[in-house]
Amino acid sequence: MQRHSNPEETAMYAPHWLMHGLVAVACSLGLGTAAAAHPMDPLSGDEIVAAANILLNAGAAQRGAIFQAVDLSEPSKQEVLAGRGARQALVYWRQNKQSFRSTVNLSAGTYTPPQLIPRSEGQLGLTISEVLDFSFAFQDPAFLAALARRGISTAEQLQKVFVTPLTPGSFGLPEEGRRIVKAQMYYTPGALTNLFARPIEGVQAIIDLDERRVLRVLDSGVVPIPTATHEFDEASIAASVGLRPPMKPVRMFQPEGRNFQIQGNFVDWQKWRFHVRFERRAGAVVSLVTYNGRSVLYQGSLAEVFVPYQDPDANWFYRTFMDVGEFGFGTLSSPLALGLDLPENAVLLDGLISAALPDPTLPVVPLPLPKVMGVFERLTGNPVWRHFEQFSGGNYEGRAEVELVVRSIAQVGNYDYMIDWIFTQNGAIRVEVGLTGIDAAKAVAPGSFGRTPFGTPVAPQLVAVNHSHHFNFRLDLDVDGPLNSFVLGKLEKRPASGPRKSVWVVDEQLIASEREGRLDHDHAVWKVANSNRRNAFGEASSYVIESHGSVEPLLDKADYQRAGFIGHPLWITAHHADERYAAGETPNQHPGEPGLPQYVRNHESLVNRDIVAWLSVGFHHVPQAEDWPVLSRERLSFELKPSNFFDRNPAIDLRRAPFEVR
Ligand SMILES: [Cu+2]
Repeated sequence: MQRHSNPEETAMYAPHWLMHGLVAVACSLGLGTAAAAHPMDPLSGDEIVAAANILLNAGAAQRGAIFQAVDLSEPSKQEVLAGRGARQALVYWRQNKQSFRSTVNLSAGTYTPPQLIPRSEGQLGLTISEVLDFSFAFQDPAFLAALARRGISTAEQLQKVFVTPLTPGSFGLPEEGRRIVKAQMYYTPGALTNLFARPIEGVQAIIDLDERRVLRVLDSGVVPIPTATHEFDEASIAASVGLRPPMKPVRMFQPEGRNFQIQGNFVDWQKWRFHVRFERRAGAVVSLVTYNGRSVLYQGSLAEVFVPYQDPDANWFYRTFMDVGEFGFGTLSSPLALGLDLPENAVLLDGLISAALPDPTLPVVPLPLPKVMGVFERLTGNPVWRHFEQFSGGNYEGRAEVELVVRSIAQVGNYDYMIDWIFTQNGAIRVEVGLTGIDAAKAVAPGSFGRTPFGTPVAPQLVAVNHSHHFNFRLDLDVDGPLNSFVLGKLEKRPASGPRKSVWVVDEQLIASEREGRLDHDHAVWKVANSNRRNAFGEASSYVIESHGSVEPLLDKADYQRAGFIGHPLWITAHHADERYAAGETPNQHPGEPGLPQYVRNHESLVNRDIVAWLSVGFHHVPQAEDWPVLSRERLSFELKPSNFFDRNPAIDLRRAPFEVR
């Protein structure tokens, strides 16, 4: 992995793909050729290009095909654990308005027969080219007429129209037979930090992505374009609101160096060891996570994000986004700002993904993503554990808490989503989602604040629309090995005899099959247990999954059918290597019920099997004035905690040093 540790390298914050001409070719010429050291390592630039060329040279894909994705296809778990396995790529491409997939064996130069993805199985996610260039729309008379009705007609004004390609969801509408987006436009003169402050409300352009043309322009009536820009850079705020008094420095640094090592894609810290790679679709993927040599998590990754907005308006009803499957968290990741996004002691790591960018020299572009992951230790300022004993004369024993964080941040349109994989000294893994960025706001007529049941006024003429965020994580826990079971511990009130009338007890039941493996959070302990390994007290070695926030859909099933995973906060499935996404491979415009509801359809046994847990955390976002012009980070999290995996508190062996009582 390419590393950066030079804090002077504050370089660029331009989108990676705008810079690709500078770096992508260099990569294909050999920077990515170092032999992959481990079967879990991401594809190199050469491997990405080779996968496309194998298909093209054999005629399996046609010249000019758009390679939407060339991603690592992992060897089987048995092979990975044995440290071997062929290098393979899972390739998706589009040609003649049809989508195909094939798995290419890079070692052998062979491939599986191209498989057509029928319309009934959805569309591939959007490519960078598809979301970047809408110049053709500005040739369309209906599009120009709708803008002209809103006073945007000169070349200079038209240049300031920002077109955002919104995926259309699935509502059985005629246009959904094609590969489309529904474009929402914003007017952006003078805008740099906030392109979403001036919606051109009431206009929607339905765009055919294959034909690169506007199919239809819907105009539900002119709403005057809001006039204020709502920039939030420091100078703008100093001028508008004023800045608070300066602070003295607060810093996080390690004068004697770091306590973790990175070798290849492996990170070692305290008793943890894991592999981390960056993927086009999921962003950071952690694999082969062990504690003191014992297996905990074979792999953890973001498996889908569903964000349905809650306004039935003609221009808003369809906004039910799948940010992972429709766009890609890796593709939309942004470079991390050392000292602001993460502390200055972080190590920044690069990613490399395939990108369907036009390039006359390459069938698909290996796109370097500089500084998209950060690894750092942080002092939380909290004790891991402590006890003060006033009855023994004030004896005190406590330990300061240090955590290791793997961070990445994706900018998905107006939102910025931070995903942290956090490793603790007490054997737990905590995942935190941070949500910041800009609320999606709807323009309303001036003179009123536009109160509706569907949102909250946040600025003159702007109503931020209610919506939900559902994040699903795929957690292939292998607690002391792949063979695990799932134990549901229900906390139940029991009558008691004597003066006490009742107590609660834990009623444990084994979840026998995928049929019962759809779980709702109902005073329950969720536990992945290895009954073949027991601790000193005879308890099965386990990890519990502790969710800190799951929400119900609050929608009719018809409105979230393709995101069926949100129907239950936790699903347990039998492990299958090709089941990696909660809403399946191609949720974009999917008319059915892909992903988890399909995976569990055959009711496989879950007892003493290799099982996978799929956990959703989320919240219903009721916007408020404080969200504007930029939202302070909202938090969601869950934790994987050892439960009888050890014989005692694993953090009991922490030294007090280098911390002192002052
Ligand atoms: Cu939100």
